[in-house]
Amino acid sequence: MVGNGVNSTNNKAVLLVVNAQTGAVIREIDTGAGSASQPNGLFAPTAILGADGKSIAYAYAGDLLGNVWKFDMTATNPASWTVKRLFQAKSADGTGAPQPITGGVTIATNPVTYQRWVFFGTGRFMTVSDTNDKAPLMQGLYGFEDTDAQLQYSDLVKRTIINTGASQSGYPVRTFEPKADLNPGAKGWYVSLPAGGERIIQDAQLVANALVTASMIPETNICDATGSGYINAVDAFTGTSLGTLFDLNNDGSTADNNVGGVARWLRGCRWACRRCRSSSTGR
Ligand SMILES: [Ca+2]
Repeated sequence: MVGNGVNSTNNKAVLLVVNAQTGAVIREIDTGAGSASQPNGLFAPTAILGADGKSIAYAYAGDLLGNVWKFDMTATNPASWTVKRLFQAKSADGTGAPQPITGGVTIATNPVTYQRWVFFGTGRFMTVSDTNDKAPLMQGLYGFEDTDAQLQYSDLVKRTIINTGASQSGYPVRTFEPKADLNPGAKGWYVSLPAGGERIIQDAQLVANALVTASMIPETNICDATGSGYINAVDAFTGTSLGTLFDLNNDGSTADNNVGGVARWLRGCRWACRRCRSSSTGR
C-alpha cells in the first residue's frame, strides 16, 4: 500500500493497494479530497492486521490538506473497501489553513482503554516557499482515539508548550505542561508548535507510553544545509509531560529533575545540524 503522493493529475488523495508479487493494482481507494485549486495527495499509510493476525483490516494515512483517513479493508472483496475521514487538522485551533500531514501516522492501542489511537505531526518541507513559512502556530502535534467517526477540535484537549526559553547543559530546552489526565469525554489532544517555521515531517515513534518525534526549523536560505529542531517527547495518551526521558547532562541518568531551571517537566531538546558542508554561510 502506498499513498499516491503529490502532483497527481487529478489532485486527489488516493490509497493504492498493489499486489506485491505482480504489481497489479488491487484497488485504488479515492478519498475524494482535493481539486485543481486545492491540490492534494496521500502520504505514507500505516496498516493494522485483523483478528487472524495476517490480513490487513484497516489502514490510516494523512494528506496534504490535513485530513486523517481510515481505510476499512475488512471486506473480502476489495471492491467493498471504504474510507472515512477521522479528522482535519487546521492551523490556529481549527480555524485556519489545513495543516499538511506529510510524515506517516503512528497507530497504537491505549493500554488502559484498549482503544486504538492515531498520532501525527504536521508540516511540509518540499518546495522553496516551504522554508519561508514562519507563521506562528501554523503546525501541530496530535493524538486522538479512533472512534470510527470524524472528531472536531472541540473533542480534543488543547495542550501547550511552556518554558520555551530555557537551556540546560548547552541545549535549548522547553517543556510541555505537567502530567494531567484528559478531560472527561475528551477523545485526544493537540499541541500547536510555536513561531519560527517549526514543523514535523516524520512519523512519530512510540516508546512505551512516550510519543517521540523530531521537529525541524529550516533556515530561510534554502541553500543552507543547516537548521535546527527539537526532539519532542510527550505522554502519548494525554499530550502532557512524561516525567523523565532525556539525559542532558550526560551523567548516565535520565532523572534530570531540574532542567532549564524548571523542575521535572522537560519534554523538548533542541538539536542543531552540524554537518560539515560548504554552504552560503560557510558552515
Ligand atoms: Ca542526566
